[in-house]
Amino acid sequence: MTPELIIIHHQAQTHVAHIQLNRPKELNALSLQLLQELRDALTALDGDDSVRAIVLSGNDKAFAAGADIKQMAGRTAIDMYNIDQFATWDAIKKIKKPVIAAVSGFALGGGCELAMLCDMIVASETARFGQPEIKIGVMPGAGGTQRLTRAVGKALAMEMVLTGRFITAEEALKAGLVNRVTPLELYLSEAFRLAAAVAEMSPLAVKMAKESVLKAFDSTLEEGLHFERKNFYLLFASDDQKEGMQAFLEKRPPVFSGK
Ligand code: DAK
Repeated sequence: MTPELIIIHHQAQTHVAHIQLNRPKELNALSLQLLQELRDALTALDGDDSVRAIVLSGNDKAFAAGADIKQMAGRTAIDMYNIDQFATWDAIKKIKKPVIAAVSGFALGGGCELAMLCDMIVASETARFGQPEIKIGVMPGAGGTQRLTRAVGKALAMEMVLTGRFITAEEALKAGLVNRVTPLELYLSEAFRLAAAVAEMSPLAVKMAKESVLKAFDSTLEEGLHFERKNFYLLFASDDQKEGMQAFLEKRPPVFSGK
């Protein structure tokens, strides 16, 4: 089925795909349909060998202003349980290829959580990050209390989650939430540049490296080091390891096949 609320572009030359959230009138509020389309697109791109990195953006005014409050307002706890939106978020979390969020304008609530599910964030100087769920009588439900705290530390996370204050792109940069901040007209091209730089590496090594970095969030140091070591050994079974090291010895750029 052709998606209605997202736009998908492929840049064949750089092996970078781009998914744009496209509900501009609602500031890209994350309706169930949008989230399902996003999950399906990411899953399809994850299985497409011609794609090595993915850029996820909204538009200049909003990355996403959160879950769709109009859709959620009348729901009961049992509705929420039956809809099981977490399954969609979990599927997005499992994407193996690197995903880079290009954030401009509002990244709020589920929008901030979605950006934090990505592996890197490039922000325009107009970006505003926030977890304002507290202002509508709830709290973050898709990782906001956990990923935000790990990224920016307890003091700022508490303040954002308990008061709903938005932080600027510059504050987000200082706090370690985003990788870089650019002028408005450059955030997308910068995200593509970063994605293309990752896409030049061995896709297999990139996937295993991503998996290993993420392991740091839910393991002890010993477990994480063990996991890292296994992936490191495993890469010596790849053509890309042979090619990468041979190319270095021959003083030429490597040509990675992902095998
Ligand atoms: N949902 C639905 N519509 C939204 C929206 C949202 N989150 N945010 C904005 N809109 C709509 C507005 O209603 C308005 O539509 P009309 O009224 O014109 O029809 C349109 O977008 C433009 O918004 P504004 O007129 O308000 O624009 P302003 O520039 O004046 O203000 C704003 C922009 C972003 C400051 C404001 O719209 C705002 O405060 N929006 C709500 C932000 C917010 O509270 N976000 C958190 C939502 S709760 C879960 C996973 C995740 C979540 C829940 C469950 N599971 C896995 C179960 C996440 C929850 C949330 O994100």
